[in-house]
Formats: sequence, C-alpha cells, structure tokens
Amino acid sequence: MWSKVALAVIDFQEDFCPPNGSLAVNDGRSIAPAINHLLSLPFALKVATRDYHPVDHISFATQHPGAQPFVSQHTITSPENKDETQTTTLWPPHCVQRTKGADLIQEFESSKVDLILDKGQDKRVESYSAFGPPFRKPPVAMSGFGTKLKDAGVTKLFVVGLAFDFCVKHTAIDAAREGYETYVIEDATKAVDQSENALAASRAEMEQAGVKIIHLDSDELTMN
Ligand code: VGL
Ligand code: ZN
Repeated sequence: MWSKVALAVIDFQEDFCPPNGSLAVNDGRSIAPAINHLLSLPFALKVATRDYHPVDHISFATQHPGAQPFVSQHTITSPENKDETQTTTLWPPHCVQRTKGADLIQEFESSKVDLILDKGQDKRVESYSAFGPPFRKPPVAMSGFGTKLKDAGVTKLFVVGLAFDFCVKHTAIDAAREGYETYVIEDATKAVDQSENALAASRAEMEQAGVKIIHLDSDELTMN
C-alpha cells in the first residue's frame, strides 16, 4: 500500500464523453482502460468526483440571455465577498443532478473507488476544482475533498479524468497550492481544447504552480 498516496478521478461522466454528452470531450471515453489500470494500484485513497449541477446553474449559457456556450465569458462574484471574482466560460447545460448525463460512465470501474464526491451543486458559483470554488476569503461551497485527503494522511496526489484544461487542471493547481506533491497523468486525461497551443498553455500553468505532468509509464507509478 502506498500509504500517503491518493488518486483522484475527476468527472468521468456521460456528459463529458462521446457520443451523447452535452459537453463531450473528444475521445473522452478512450481513457477508461488507463483509469481502470490505475485503480488496480495500491493507493491509500481513491476518490471519484462528479460535476453535479442544479438545472439553473450559473455556468449554463441558458441562464444568461444572449450568451453562447463555449464562447461567452461571465464574471461571477463570491456570494460572501464582493472583492472576489472569477471570470469564466459559459457552457451548455451538463451534469444536471439526477440525469443520465451526470452518471459516471459505465466503462469506469467506479466500484473500485473509496469515495464519490459531488461538486458544483451551488447554483451561484462555478467549481472546477475538486476542492471547491476559487472563492476562499471566506471559503464558499467547499466539497469536502480537502478534508478527506487530510483525514487519510495523504501527502501525494495523482489527478486524472476530465477535462485536462478545466477540472483536472484546477484540481491539480489547488492541490499543489495546498502543499500536496501533485501529479497529473496526462495520458489518463483529455482536454476540451486539444490544440497543441492550448495543451502547452495548460501544462505551463500547472507546472508554474508546482504540478508535475507525467505519463502512465512514469517511474512515479512504480514507486519501488
Ligand atoms: C468541467 C466544464 C464545465 C470539467 C466541468 O469537468 O472539466 N468543464 N464543468
Ligand atoms: Zn460543470
């Protein structure tokens, strides 16, 4: 057992996968074998997250007259602090609570995770990170992910799933900032924007925050 090491499988849900997902990431489903392989490794804690929105979530373009999904930006202010804001992309409705689109995909062996955590339930705020929305002064709508890692004595975290450039990236950056030794296993993720420029920008942003980008064949995953 890797006693202080956790795996987080981010948002491996129908709405982020072809053929029917409302916010399908190209080839999103194709990382299932990689992720199932990782689930067979002796992590002390394996967590899956779900993006889990109410129908009227602030990130849905349909909530903003004239807005276009994937294109329009919206600035969200912390409900608890007018000086904290986040400007972010608007999306098609996705991962709506109690709909098929919110289900973890069948191919993902989710019975092998210790814990499934939901995020994004508060309609007023966006939460790409598994820890919670970016508003921290004071914290708003935190998911409990950080508490679970702490309680398990975890110091090192591997992050995989969907999408590389949104929820995986923000989870990894938050984890590194919280002091975890943080790895993203890039070939167990897929991005919304798969252009080389966008991928490079996401990698750079994560590396800047101290995240290490690795691949499935890395020595880090043999840990001998
Ligand atoms: C995500 C866009 C909107 C993600 C969630 O899981 O990366 N992306 N909501
Ligand atoms: Zn979402």
